[in-house]
Amino acid sequence: MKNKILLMGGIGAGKTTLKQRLLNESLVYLKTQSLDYSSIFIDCPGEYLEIPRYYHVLIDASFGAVEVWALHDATRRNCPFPPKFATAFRRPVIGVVTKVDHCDACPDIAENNLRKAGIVGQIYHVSAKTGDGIQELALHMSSLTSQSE
Ligand SMILES: Nc1nc2c(ncn2[C@@H]2O[C@H](COP(=O)(O)OP(=O)(O)OP(=O)(O)O)[C@@H](O)[C@H]2O)c(=O)[nH]1
Ligand SMILES: [Mg+2]
Repeated sequence: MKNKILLMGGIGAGKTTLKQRLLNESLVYLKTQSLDYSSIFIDCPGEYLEIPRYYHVLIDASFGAVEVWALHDATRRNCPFPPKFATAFRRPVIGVVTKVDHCDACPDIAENNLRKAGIVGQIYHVSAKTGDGIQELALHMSSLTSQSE
């Protein structure tokens, strides 16, 4: 499958859990240690975003993807993305605010941070735990992965 989706976000943003939810897998915590191409998603460790010397790994990986999903944990107040980071990618970048179910969630701050990161397209608000917003994102995922290559 060539129509992959790159998941990028800070450490613990919920990339792997969201992937499991969208693929109807059981939600099992597993720290991502390296780039994982084993599904329609390219999953990566949050360190690749949090440590600037790894930015190039994300940019390189995006060439194997049809779209980049920038995840921002709704419980996180500081922005893990550098300003206008989305403009470094030659693929469309959309935003996903994760963990909206959490009692400390502040989705507005997360959305604002994603806009500062240069995301102009749609921003989805989801909870992999409760399933909030997942159906809409799953529909979007299907539209991408069913495109002819
Ligand atoms: N409340 C809540 N917790 C979540 C949700 N999604 C993920 N988590 C929790 O957040 C933690 C990190 O989730 P991961 O999916 O491993 O995060 P990640 O972005 O893959 O992290 P790295 O692989 O370290 O980069 C886990 O303890 C998850 O259970 C959610 O929708 N709601
Ligand atoms: Mg992970």
